[in-house]
Amino acid sequence: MASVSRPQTVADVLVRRLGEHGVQHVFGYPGGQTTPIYDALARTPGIRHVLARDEQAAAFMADGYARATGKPGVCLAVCGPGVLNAATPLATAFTDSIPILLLSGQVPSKGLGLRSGYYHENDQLSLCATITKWRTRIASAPNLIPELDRAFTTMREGRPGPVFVETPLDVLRADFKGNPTAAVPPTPTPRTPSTKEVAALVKLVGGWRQPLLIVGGGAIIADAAPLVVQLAERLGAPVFHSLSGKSAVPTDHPLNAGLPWSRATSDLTNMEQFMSPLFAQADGLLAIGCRFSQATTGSWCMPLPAALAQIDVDGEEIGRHYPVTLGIQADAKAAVQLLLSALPGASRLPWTAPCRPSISARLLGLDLIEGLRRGLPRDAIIAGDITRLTYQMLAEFPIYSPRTFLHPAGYVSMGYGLPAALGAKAAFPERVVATVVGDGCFMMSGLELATAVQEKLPVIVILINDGSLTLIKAIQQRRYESRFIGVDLRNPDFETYARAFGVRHWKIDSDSSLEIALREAVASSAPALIEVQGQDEAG
Ligand SMILES: Cc1ncc(C[n+]2csc(CCOP(=O)(O)OP(=O)(O)O)c2C)c(N)n1
Repeated sequence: MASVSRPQTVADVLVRRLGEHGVQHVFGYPGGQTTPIYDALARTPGIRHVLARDEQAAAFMADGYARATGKPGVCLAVCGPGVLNAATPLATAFTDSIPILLLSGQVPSKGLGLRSGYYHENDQLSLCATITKWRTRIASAPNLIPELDRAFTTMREGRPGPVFVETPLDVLRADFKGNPTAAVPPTPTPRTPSTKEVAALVKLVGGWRQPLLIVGGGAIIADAAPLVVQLAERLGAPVFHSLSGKSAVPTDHPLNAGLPWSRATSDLTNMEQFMSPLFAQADGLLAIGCRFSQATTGSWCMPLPAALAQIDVDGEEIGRHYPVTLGIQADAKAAVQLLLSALPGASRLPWTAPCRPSISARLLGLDLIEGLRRGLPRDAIIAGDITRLTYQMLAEFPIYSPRTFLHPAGYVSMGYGLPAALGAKAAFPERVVATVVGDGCFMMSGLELATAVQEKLPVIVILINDGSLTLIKAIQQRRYESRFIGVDLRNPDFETYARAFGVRHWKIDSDSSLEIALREAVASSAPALIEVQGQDEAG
């Protein structure tokens, strides 16, 4: 490949700066206005480009990469249709506080705006205003490094989230003028609680005789999960988790109390009866990086003990849904660390057993949870799409370490699973990465099997083929007297489909065959499609 023997362009410096920020992977789909960036990538060693089959998948890959690694995920999309294809992943990352950077080109500066006649004309900065934490146009070469650096800082500081940077084609192609050797800014310093705040927290939480914890995705994002486990042990407190907090505390830890509820209704109403009895017995609840979403609280019918302390890096989340006795706006890791060092050193005996209800969830007549857990290694990374099995897994599936269960809990975006798994696999080629998808989900992003094959990213897809959008069908059954409409799927033959991509296929019809298929798929180190087939049960 030819080396750079000409003045550096803005695109060259942009790509080099990505490398200086530690970027090793970009997930993308090219277009005319991003060709300078692609050309720079072609000439820059050390950054791998993963070609998706559309920009939605590329951005979900960046999301899966970010959730699995804790590092920012970077994706590329052409201006206009490409960026709009990536809108759902941006919104998903915004809701779940995931640091992803979407880079786009833009039509030449003289054609900016609508009705300019340039192909891909757009006002994508406005379009992305409510689904990104921050967005900018690099309008000229000297702005490049400061703006790109700001993007990396903004993505990670405080509550993380997605950012969007566009650069017009003429600027990307221009010779770079400016200081190309500026030092990379340091990783943002986490917000630490004040001594006064820590003292108040210790007094409150230390005074509870029957404490509970609830941990959310914020604790995982802040890498606070191991400290949360220590805190639970110190206080003798059972720990609940939100949907996003699933991997914070190992499922087999004696203090893991699971989700706040034992069962969910299809529309998350009337869930009072399913809430854990511990909330009524406890005298205090400490929430760590948990925003008390609709799904976690059963549409906010979760009862609270007399006192609530809430640690959240975003002050807007504190007291948003439940009044707090004490709110601390701080990074979860910093706050829990300080709390631990100020609490008495001896661990208290648990005041109660977590009493997790045992749900023997079966789907299509099979115990898939058991087969999955037996067939996958402990450190496997699993991306859960929007399907019944994922929700069963959120409640029941044993997970042993943070960042091993990836799920778009807040935005509930179908089509997430396979691309997110590919992003995680790019980051961790040595680990087993799998995704759980319904047939509805898989029909949204199943073309990414092509990416798995071409990019040599051997992920395992576990596909529940029940011929139905069952989660929605269940609402029609519950609320609309079973007047089913728009929920039955006539699917392709998935074996033929898999073969068309060169992917091996298994069909599962018994508990033991899932474990066997998984073991074979893991051993093959090639992309795999494991299809579980049967009739839906909601109708
Ligand atoms: C992009 C998107 N479109 C629609 C929905 C609404 N929705 C939520 S679950 C669901 C059905 C999922 O079907 P499938 O993947 O087959 O899983 P199942 O419900 O059968 O378990 C739908 C349509 C959504 N969450 N995301």
